[in-house]
Amino acid sequence: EVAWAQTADQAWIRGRGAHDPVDARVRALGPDPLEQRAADELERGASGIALASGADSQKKAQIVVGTLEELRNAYPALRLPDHLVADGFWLGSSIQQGNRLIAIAGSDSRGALYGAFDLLRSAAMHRDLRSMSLAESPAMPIRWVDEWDNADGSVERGYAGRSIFFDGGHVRADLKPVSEYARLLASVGINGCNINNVNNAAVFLEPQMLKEVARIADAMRPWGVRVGLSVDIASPQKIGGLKTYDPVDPEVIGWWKRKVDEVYAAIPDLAGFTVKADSEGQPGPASYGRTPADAANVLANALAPHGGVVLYRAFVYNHHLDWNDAKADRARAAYDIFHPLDGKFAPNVIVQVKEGPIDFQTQEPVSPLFAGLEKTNQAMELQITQEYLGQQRHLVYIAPMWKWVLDFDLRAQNRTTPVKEIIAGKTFDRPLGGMVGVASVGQNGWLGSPLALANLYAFGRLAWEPNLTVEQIAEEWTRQTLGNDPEVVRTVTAMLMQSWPAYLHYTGPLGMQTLTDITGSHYGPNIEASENNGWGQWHRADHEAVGMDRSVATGTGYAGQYPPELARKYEDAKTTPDELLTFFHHVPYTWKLLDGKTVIQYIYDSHYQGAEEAARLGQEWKTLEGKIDPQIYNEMHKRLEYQAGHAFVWRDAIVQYFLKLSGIPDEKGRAGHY
Ligand code: GCW
Repeated sequence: EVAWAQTADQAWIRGRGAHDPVDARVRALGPDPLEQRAADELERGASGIALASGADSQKKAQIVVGTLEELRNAYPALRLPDHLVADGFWLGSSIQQGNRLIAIAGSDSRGALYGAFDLLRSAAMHRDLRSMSLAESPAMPIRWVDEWDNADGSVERGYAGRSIFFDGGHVRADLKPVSEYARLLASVGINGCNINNVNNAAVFLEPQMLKEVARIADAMRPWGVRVGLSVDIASPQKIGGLKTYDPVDPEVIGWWKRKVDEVYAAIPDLAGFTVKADSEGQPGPASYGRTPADAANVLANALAPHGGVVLYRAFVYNHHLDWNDAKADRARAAYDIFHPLDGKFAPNVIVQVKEGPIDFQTQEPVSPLFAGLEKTNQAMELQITQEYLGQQRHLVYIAPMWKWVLDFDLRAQNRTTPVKEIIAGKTFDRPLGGMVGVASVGQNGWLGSPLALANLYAFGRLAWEPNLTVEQIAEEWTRQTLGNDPEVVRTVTAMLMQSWPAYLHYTGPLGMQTLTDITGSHYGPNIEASENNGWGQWHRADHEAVGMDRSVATGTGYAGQYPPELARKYEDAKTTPDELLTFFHHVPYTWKLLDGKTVIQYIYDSHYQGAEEAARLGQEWKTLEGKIDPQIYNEMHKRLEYQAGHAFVWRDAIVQYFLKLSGIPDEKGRAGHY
């Protein structure tokens, strides 16, 4: 397949300089490379910014960018804020000595760069910037993407071709795509990139590899993106030649200390380490009867003097569960393991919690662990790459699902505690926290599909400001990527907003997770693949009923991991919201949902509806022919046609399966006519 885009200009940073020329000059106040980058970016959009700020062709306009400090010195007459939060910025437009002055002040040079991108975004959206004076700061300090790239150049769960970072066991010679990627990340305020797979990580701490990784850090640094590394907890043994990797062993502690010093000698501003341990075959502290806190703290103590952090993943579970055991439950694992450790983690550890208790399914309840860690820093992990969501061959704008999680009120301590405030550190007064998006980008247009980039964009915007609406983000992305034609903006925004509900309708409804091929590709329908194995993504569909009993009274007890108000709600099938019903309860097909339908009729209806919705996406897209970039048009046209067909496959597989299993006919007579 031919790559459709290789530079950031082909993503949402495009279409600059198309306005009629106003004489606008750009000036960076300091020599810092980030400010220089900011000036370069501004240069390309200077005319548009000046126009939107009310400059006219008679007079000169000036755009200046620098730190708050530099601005204050150079323009004492400007009314600047006293203080800016780290990574934050201030934008102002005013008349100075008869000429238009547009000023960008960053808390530091990274903030200045973010301010420049924000201004460009506003201009690209034709906002009126005449009396602009606004300060912005990010909601949370950790705003990272994770890449699951292997040294050989393959990318785990990547659907956009080979790695932009690695090939054949080495860092690639050509790192242009890496700096273009960093530029994209900077444009939405992402400040960290963990570049290698959490599986197969040991080789990355080899001396030669560290030298090579330093080149990646060099490529991303001018964009304010710090590199992070996934590490293997067994490294002291695997590459260090020690007999053990027991985290409390003094030799092991010494090894990590020396290794971390070596890492920082090569990459002085490394952001930190990400760890997957005791999970899906990865070694971990459990081998020695130690806890995740023991393991995390050894790394954290070694990293602390260098300013690095540990992102320790809570994705720890046993994938050899006994399917015949009605009490066994993978969903319980993260809380069971991490909740007892609350307060035991070093200050520079952040526990990284997947948004739901299973694994990036189409819909899951929000992880109860967010409410179960009050004395621990937390980050929410989500997937930008669409592992279970159609692998970029289906259009699924995931932001509405993320937003549902971010806004979700867990009622910890019986008070209002939305997830977005917990991970921002506000709820429990934690110094660190944030969002981590698994992107797994590749050489084919970053995510392999033009519209999938809306997800990367939305991730950055939400990590910066989780109170933005996802419609607004969709509209921003569309305007910047495809232009300001109102019909284009309306159509594409609507398509994006319809896409996740549509996917949900034709795949796994009512909390059944995805119903995909979970033991293999994670793609396409395979209802039985969830059952009869140790992976624990069970739906327990039989002839009479479907769903897993996770109540405290008769089930696995998972519902009891939530704070009291929610625990009560989920305990009872009658008060469990429809969209999560079968996640919490084993209910007969004839069970009446809160929306009035029976479970089985809902399965039929939602799948017919979902397939129609998928077809409609393709039809809506066709109305844009000739109105948008033809390359993007064609790339999406073929994908949407395919998606419409594949939605029929999904629909029929699931409808027929449940028809056979339950023996209950579709009251609308659609199913079964083959
Ligand atoms: O979703 C699952 C994926 C694995 C992944 C794992 C994880 C990196 O299927 O490919 O491994 O989650 O998050 O660790």
